[in-house]
Amino acid sequence: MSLTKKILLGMGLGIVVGLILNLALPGMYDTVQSYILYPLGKIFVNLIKMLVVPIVVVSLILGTAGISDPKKLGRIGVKTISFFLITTAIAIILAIGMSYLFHPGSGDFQLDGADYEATEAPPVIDTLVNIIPTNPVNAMAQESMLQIIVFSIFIGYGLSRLGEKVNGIYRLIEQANDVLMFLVNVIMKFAPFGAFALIATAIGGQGFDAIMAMGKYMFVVLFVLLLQLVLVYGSALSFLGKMNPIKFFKGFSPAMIVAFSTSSSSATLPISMKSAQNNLNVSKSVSGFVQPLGATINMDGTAIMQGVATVFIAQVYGSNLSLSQLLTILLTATLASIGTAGVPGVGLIMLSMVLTSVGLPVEAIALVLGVDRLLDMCRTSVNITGDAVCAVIVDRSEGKQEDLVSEEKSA
Ligand code: DAS
Repeated sequence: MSLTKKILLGMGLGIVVGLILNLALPGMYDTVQSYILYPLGKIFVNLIKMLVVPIVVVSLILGTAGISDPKKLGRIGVKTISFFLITTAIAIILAIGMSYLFHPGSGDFQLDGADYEATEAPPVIDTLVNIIPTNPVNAMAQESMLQIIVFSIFIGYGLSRLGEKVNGIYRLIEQANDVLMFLVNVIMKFAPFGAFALIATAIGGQGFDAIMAMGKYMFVVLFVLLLQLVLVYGSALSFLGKMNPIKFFKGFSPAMIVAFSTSSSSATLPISMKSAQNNLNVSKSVSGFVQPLGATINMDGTAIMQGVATVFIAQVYGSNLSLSQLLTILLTATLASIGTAGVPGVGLIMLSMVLTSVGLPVEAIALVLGVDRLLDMCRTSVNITGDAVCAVIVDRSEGKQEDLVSEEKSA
């Protein structure tokens, strides 16, 4: 049975057990929760939290090192990075905006705000100034995510500028990343048990209201993913890519289906590139630069989930996010999508980083965990689509597309 099916099974069992405890055996809830559900759920959350800081450090160092070498970057690279950052920022703004419009977390399902004390967010200026860490080790120990991100970006920049001289460190960090990605896969094997325990806890304690809140959360994420595909990518293709969006989606649908079924941008990369080159006439050189880079650092779908989930969780806890906290979400979700590797479930781990950056409890991912696998399938399709749209636009802007096609055909 695939991991997706196992997580869905865990989620289903969690709902059934939660409803039984809530409706038929309320007297047993505390005992079952304390001795079975709490340990299972806490172990899963701790496993996720254990990897957050190392994954953020390693993936952002590698991500930054990969794009900050001006020589390697060149004109195509500047266009690509600009497109990635602009579409990711639009995605998060849409996510936050729709979350305030639909208020998924403001229903009957509310948690006691006393469960956590939101750190009183300092004014915006302080937030920006204080993201430079005075002590990177302390920043990691304190889980000061913005400071950890900034430190990682500096290290990545140094690695890229020193090149061969520090190749050993670069290789070491690459190998550390391989180990961490392996561990993500190992931890995701525990996800069915985590989903079961965390969902059963939420529903056992709150009943149908919890299911309703998760349903509203899912609706908002799926709605914003659709907006990103139709509005943002559709208009970018029409006006910048000079391509009919319907032609694009028809040509790129094989890759989107593979992304949906694998929940992995990396695994889908060969199909993504083949679809872009064969069906959308993107030149091999542009496709070979933009799509692998995008599969690593451009994840609009993931950024959308992180934007909606953070606002949803704040609403469930009755916490009004201040402007500087919203800006922090925009910054950390953008950087989280850069740091998110293209493997299943890692967007959820990076969500912990966004939650921590605005003082929300990481345990709250319990509220979105059960439906995350389904959303992962959808957002991964959006992730790779954003990369392909960028490849089409950059290719057209280079104006070589026709020549390259004629060259390739004549070759
Ligand atoms: N599944 C990841 C991907 O491959 C994204 C995520 O986990 O959010 O794009």
